[in-house]
Amino acid sequence: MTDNKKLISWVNEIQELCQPDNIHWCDGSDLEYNSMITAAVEKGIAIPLNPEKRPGCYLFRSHPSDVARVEKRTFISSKNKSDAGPTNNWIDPTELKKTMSTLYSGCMHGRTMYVIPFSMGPVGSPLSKIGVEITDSPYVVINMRIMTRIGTKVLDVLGSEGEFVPCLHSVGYPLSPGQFDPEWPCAPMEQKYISHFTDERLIWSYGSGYGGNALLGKKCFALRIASVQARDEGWMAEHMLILKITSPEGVSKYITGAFPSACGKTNLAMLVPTIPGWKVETVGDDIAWMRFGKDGRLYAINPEAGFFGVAPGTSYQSNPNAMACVEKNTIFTNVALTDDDDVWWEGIGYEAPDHLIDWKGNDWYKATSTEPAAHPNSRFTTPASQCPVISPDWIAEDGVPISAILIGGRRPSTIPLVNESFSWNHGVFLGSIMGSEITAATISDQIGKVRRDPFAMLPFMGYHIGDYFSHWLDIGKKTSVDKLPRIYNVNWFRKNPEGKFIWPGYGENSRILKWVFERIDGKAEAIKTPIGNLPTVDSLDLGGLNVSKSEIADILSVDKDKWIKEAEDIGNYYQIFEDKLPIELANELDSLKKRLVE
Ligand code: GTP
Ligand code: SPV
Ligand code: MN
Repeated sequence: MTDNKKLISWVNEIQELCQPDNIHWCDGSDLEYNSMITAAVEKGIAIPLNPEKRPGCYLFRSHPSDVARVEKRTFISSKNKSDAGPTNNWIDPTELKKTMSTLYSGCMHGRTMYVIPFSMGPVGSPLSKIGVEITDSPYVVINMRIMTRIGTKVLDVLGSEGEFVPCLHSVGYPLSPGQFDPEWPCAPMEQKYISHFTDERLIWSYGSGYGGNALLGKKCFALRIASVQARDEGWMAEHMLILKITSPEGVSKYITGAFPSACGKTNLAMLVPTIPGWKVETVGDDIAWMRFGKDGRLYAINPEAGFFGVAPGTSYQSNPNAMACVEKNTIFTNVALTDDDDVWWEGIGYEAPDHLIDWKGNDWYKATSTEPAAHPNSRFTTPASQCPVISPDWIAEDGVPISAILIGGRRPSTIPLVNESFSWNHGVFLGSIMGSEITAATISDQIGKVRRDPFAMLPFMGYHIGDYFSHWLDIGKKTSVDKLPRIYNVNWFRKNPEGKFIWPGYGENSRILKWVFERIDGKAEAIKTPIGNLPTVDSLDLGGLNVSKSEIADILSVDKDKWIKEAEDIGNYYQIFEDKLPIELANELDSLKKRLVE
């Protein structure tokens, strides 16, 4: 299989520790995938969907306690506590390894241990990185095959001396002989650990089988570990979509967007513009790795190969391209099942049938059921190559040159529809103060509350938040101003007094993309306000839009009193940075305060 000594000895070590019944090295073939699916169906953990309606599609249901990332049980275990910073949970690595080794000891009894070599980014591409995930979850293998590039071809590139990030995962449910194996084995909350030994670039995950807790190439590697590598090596690993936008004149630009979990990245990445003549294509929907090219511009690659997208709210109206992706070869998790073996979820765009099986596997009746039929964080796992608007550049070896970075979250008030930063540092300031309502993408009793989520990286930063901002500021010094992407704060989620979204969002967001595009070319107008450059109502293309001018004016207004309060709140928030608050950010806050009272 491989002659990589480091890999062989690590696999041996884990085999001894976890004591699986069997070992399976994943080759990544269709045969392997199909036989794993067949086995999952036979065991009753995968439900085949209607082959006429959804060929190659399967439904999995998780344990009701294991439905999203668990931030409270996610750890950055650097040698020095100060390296993890105030926003991360920290445990001393020696202590954490001791605790987790006890849990891992014999944890794969009665199970097969899968070894999954995977590449983040196209196999063999200069910007790609290799990981190897060891897991006892067939669900993880099946999903990793869609989300990353896996198998023998990765081992070939790794060679005998190649470097990889070891990613150990167990569902944390050993089986004694004859013991019943539940549909979705997992460990209780207090035994779950999603751990990152950042100094040695090592991931240990225990006790959860869901999404980012278990598909370790994604948040654990491509964001938390990669953010540390990026800091050390002068690049960026960000929680961003990447899109290509083409004007009616045929001019293309690439834009990234940092939005917190379940705040619209997948939707923006594949939107269908409502303005005539404009085209949007997808490069990535969740993670961007960005580096400087020889020309001094920032280039982004999408390290993933699939989309792990939020199902609820996805419809042929809101996101037809995602709906087309999930017509075949897709894994659904925690959505509802119809009587004819199709899927259904809240916001799919048509009424629920009278009867469904809900995400917990129970009968659900439209007439009487009060709970959602699909879990709010139910997801689809689907190959990016199936996206009808996937850009041919999505696998470009050197990435795509970025002209603008959008940032934003769910803010019911205060933050306008779009706001252009005055400079790179001002844009980094806007990123540092980003806030958003907490969504169902994490297990929390605070869902719906606004929290600061700088650059949408709060749960994904592998090191100290202050150093993270110094890194952003340093990036801005590495090239000339005209080559840096411009930074725009957007907010699709302003609400009216009745609690309804004012802005229709989805495809209508193309109007904002157009304004950004034209600003970069120096063609669209803006007014300077204390918080940034905002569009004049006339500079936005609002033709055919069903929103009143007064509502538009409202979401483009800057309420100074609210902003004075916001600035105070930012000042309080900045205290958590302690002595690591970059002076540039403190200065930006001072300047904002001054502009607000001018
Ligand atoms: P993660 O995969 O968790 O990182 O989420 P994401 O940022 O990719 O979010 P996604 O695009 O999946 O959207 C999450 C939810 O927000 C879905 O229910 C969408 O329907 C909804 N949503 C997305 N874009 C918009 C928008 O422009 N306006 C409104 N009102 N809702 C949106
Ligand atoms: C997110 O929460 O930002 C996701 C889903 O993209 S997960 O892979 O579970 O992290
Ligand atoms: Mn995400």
